[in-house]
Amino acid sequence: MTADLLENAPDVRPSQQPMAEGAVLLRGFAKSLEADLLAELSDIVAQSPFRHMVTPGGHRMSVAMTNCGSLGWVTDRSGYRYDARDPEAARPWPAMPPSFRELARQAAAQAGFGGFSPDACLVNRYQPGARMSLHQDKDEHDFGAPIVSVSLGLPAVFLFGGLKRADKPQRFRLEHGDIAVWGGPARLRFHGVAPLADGEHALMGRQRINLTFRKAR
Ligand code: MD3
Ligand code: FE
Repeated sequence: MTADLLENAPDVRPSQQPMAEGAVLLRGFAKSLEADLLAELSDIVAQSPFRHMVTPGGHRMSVAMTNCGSLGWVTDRSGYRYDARDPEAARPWPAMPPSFRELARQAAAQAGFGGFSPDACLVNRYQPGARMSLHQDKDEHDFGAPIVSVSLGLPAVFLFGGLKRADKPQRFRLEHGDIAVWGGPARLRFHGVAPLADGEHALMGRQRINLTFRKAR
């Protein structure tokens, strides 16, 4: 291969990039685990399938969700909460696979948050057009713990706002294998995801899946 071609090749090495105080993007950090993550995901979804939940205001979410771990995030007409049971399956959420927990712990430590021990993993599935409007994550008890997110499949535009809803969001492209960690002063910032552009991902097809690890209790 010529020197020219090498210079133009995409950089596929993991790298670390600060997004803001308390927020770190670990590019490619989950890539080497993709096969394991997908196999575990298919077991989780077989037990607790993706579903479109309804907000307290009565809107059906465009993102389909499921959970693993001792607690799962749910919404219905009565509100948002963490629940030990899958209300559709009427049994506990699937256990969090040790490989999920370990990946989240290592990513948090890499970002400067040692000792992260998530009890909840919300799994979000975006198909083309699905979006998540600006919101804060504040249903957890301890805002001292960070949130770790793993992106798989089609790329998305992540909207990273401020501490007020009206603060203009910055935009970050999140790609397959990227992990983002949000803690400290970034923990309560408004954030969302722009409507997913259609495309075809070699491993995941026409979708994006995001794992968000939280310490809910
Ligand atoms: C920034 N999910 O599930 S993950 C969510 O890509 C959620 O599915 C998005 O927002 C997704 O609640 C974004 C990244 C994320 C998660 C929590 C945060 C970013 C955050 C909490 C504070 C600040
Ligand atoms: Fe969120």
